[in-house]
Amino acid sequence: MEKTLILIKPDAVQRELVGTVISRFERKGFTIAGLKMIHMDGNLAKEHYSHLVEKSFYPGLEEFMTHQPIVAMVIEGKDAVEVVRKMVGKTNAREADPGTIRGDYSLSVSKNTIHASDSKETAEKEVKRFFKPEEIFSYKKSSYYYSEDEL
Ligand code: IDP
Ligand code: MG
Repeated sequence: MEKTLILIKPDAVQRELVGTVISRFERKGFTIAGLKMIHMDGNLAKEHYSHLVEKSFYPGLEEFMTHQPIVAMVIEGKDAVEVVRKMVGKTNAREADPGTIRGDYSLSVSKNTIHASDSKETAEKEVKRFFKPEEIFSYKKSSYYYSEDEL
């Protein structure tokens, strides 16, 4: 089943939204395949945000993402990457639709609560970037999440 990487950002940790964010994915029916609190250092930030290092806001983004712990999570489900991106909402949380995680919990472009992988290719790389194979778990859940022809 498809996996994607979620990072619960320092603003959400600071604002006690960790449980709320995890709960959104659990309630949707996704399986938590990996979960841990980590410290993102400068090297990891530069690798993770390599598409943004040249931007003028990058130093502030790195400072934000590295100054406090974050929560990293691998979630799993059918079409997980696309479904999760829809649940997360637009990057600029002020433009994110109500009902999305950013739309419901943030007002910021940078302090926007959550990271989620943006494509299947990115998700594969990002899961490996943050999780060792032995930190990812596979377990059976009840059969109420999908019909037989979706599996
Ligand atoms: P995404 O998180 O929706 O995939 P990206 O363009 O990949 O958006 O940007 C990664 C992160 O960089 C954003 O979530 C946000 O924290 C930060 N960021 C993106 N654009 C800006 C900006 O214009 N100003 C400040 N921070 C930004
Ligand atoms: Mg992105």
